Amino acid sequence: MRRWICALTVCLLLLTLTPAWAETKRIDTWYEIFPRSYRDSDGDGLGDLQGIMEKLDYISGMGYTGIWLMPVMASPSYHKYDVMDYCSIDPEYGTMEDLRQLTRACHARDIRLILDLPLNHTSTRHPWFIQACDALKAGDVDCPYVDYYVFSDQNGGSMVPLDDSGWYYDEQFAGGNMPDLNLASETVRGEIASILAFYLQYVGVDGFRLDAVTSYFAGKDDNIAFLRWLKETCEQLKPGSFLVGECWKGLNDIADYYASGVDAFFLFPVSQAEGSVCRALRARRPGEMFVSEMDRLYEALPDVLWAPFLSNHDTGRTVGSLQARQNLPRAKFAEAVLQLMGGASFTYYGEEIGMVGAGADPNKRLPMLWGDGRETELPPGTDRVEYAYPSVEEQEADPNSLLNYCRAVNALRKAHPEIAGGANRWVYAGDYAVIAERSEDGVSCLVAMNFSGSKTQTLTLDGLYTLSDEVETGKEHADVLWQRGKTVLKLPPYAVCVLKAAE
Ligand SMILES: [Ca+2]
Ligand SMILES: [Ca+2]
Repeated sequence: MRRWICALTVCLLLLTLTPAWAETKRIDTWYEIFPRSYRDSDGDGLGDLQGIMEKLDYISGMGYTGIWLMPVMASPSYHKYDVMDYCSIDPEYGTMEDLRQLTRACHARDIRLILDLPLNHTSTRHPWFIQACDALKAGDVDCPYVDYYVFSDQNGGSMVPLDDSGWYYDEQFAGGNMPDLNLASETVRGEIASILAFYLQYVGVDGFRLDAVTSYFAGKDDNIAFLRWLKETCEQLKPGSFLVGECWKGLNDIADYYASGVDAFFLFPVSQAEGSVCRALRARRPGEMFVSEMDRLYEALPDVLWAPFLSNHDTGRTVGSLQARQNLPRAKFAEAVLQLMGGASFTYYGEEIGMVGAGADPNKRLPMLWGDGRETELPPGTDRVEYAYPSVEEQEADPNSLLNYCRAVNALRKAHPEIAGGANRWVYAGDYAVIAERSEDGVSCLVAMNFSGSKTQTLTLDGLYTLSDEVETGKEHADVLWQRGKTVLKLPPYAVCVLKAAE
């Protein structure tokens, strides 16, 4: 009897603990963290999982509802994209118990947590690879681990010689000591399914960011088929889990990859100096350019969840791409455009305080500038350290800071879910000012943005609208006036506001 009561209690707990996002469509505002450079909890100079725990209230308070952790599994490199044990946490970052605790703490704040999962390759120090190489050198081609990688006795392409054994192995990321896994092997897929189950069910994370999905196989169709298998496997293990893929390609390729059923793919064409947002902000007619860029996205990617971002750990940071070191309003406005363009947005840590970094990879992964003297060590290989804007501590205290602006934009996004998830219709598309109507489930609002950093735009809209929300970029405020059944809207430079139809 007691056993039955226990079982019933567990069932009831499971029922009550099922979070809302498992039942309903939920679009998150994601935050990407490089744990090594984020927050150090034990004073060894390296950021760690307990450090992220310390900052969950900060992350949540900023309005981010999802966290993507860059790789945390055991690895010999500082970046940890070359895994040597998929089911243990790198000791620099902590323990598996720390990750479980972090996951629970995220869920307590209604934050979803996803892990970076590099499946294209492992480290050369992974025991699978070591055993395969030892076997081949000893002439044992039947060792089961040989089939885990792509070995051949033929050189060419991306093949790398295995010492002087006469064998070669495939390595798509040349020189990184990262041999490619043989993802066609059923045994390897079995290992991967166990890893997915371990993290989704035992640790409790909410999904994965899939690294380098275009390198899985030589052909796109094979990559898409493998991604479909990954998505279906995750869905069986944990319904509602979230997968986002790194397909560093143009819009047409990204559109093809959505056929895999993976929830979203990063919108590389939106990101970086030459992407939609930065290009629009630099254009002579920025509003017009933005609308044409967005229309290109709607045409290529209708009816799928977008994953727009401005920068990540592999790209130059946004303030540099925008040449906004001395132009705080422009840095703010770019962040608003990202958060209000629709889809599941991704913000790289430090973007909310305008950190800069370009060139060598470590420069793009600098210590988060908390301002309390507890910053982490520089990543090895850093050759330029620059902070264009003040620390978190200073920006928290300044109502006009980028940090407080980002917090306000995220709050605006949250207050009007139709902005992230609704259908888009252009109400006004001028050289500078743009107004989009977003509608979802019978709720709609207008999002107005002035892409000019110097000129106030005044426009007239059919119908009566009221100002619902505004994020203040400068000293002037947006304003509405009603005249003969029309609304006259005044938008100061870089103004962003939300209008609702008058009752
Ligand atoms: Ca540490
Ligand atoms: Ca591969």
